[in-house]
Amino acid sequence: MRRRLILFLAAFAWLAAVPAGAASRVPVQVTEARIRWLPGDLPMAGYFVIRNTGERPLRLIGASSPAYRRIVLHRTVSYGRMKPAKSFEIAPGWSVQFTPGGNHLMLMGRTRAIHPGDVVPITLHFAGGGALRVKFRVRGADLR
Ligand SMILES: [Cu+2]
Repeated sequence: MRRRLILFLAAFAWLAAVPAGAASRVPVQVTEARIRWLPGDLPMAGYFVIRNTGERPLRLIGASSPAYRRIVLHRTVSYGRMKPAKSFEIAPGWSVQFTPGGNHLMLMGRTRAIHPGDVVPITLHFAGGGALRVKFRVRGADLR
């Protein structure tokens, strides 16, 4: 009996030690991650498709990267006009698209030289503390 209790406590201690990793694992699939490169200090835009592969709704609340000083979630409200979005909710089994003319990441203040062909890591942050690091391919201004 006592032995069982010790095993139970050991298992519990192990579980308690794991959550740092487990909690940051987010059930999403990200595809078509790409950046539209622009010259000089013009902000670039990040595009991707994100799918919730889990059973619960997810909320994307922001993004960060060592390559940019500031990243803001944006939605386009009408042609050429965009505004910051606090978050994007992704229902289980559904996708949200970040595409030219629609939702996008506004990538501001590059911290180093970035060129078409580069791969830039961007971490997506979710409500509840989850995060996912995604590699974005830098494309030309025409996105090719
Ligand atoms: Cu924007």
